[in-house]
Amino acid sequence: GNGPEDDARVMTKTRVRTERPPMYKVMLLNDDYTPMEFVVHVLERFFGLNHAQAFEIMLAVHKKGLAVVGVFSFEVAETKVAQVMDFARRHQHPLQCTMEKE
Ligand code: TYC
Repeated sequence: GNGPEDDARVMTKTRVRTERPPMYKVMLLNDDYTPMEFVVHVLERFFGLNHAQAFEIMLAVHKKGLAVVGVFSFEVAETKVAQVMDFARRHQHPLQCTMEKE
C-alpha cells in the first residue's frame, strides 16, 4: 500500500574514501648569482638526480625562471625545501626553493 512505512528505508551505504592525499610541486627559482655548478650539486644531493638530469633541470630554471624539480607528499616536499634553503644559506647563495600544491 501507500502507508507511511513505504519510505522508511534508510540509505546506509557509505562511500569508500579513494582520494589520494594532495601532492606538492617543489620548484627551484632562477637568480643571477648562484653558480650553475652549485645548483647542479643541490639537485644531485637532495633530489637524487644523476648529473645529466640535474644539469638539464638547472638549465631549464636558468632559461625559464623556474622549473618543477619533483612532486612529493607535503612532508617530503617541506623537508626538501628546508634542506635546499638551508644549504644555499650556509653557502651564502640566494638560491630559492618553494613548494606549491599540485
Ligand atoms: N642564473 C644562474 C647563473 O647564471 C644559474 C642558476 C640556475 C641559478 C638555476 C639559480 O635555480 C637556479 N649563474
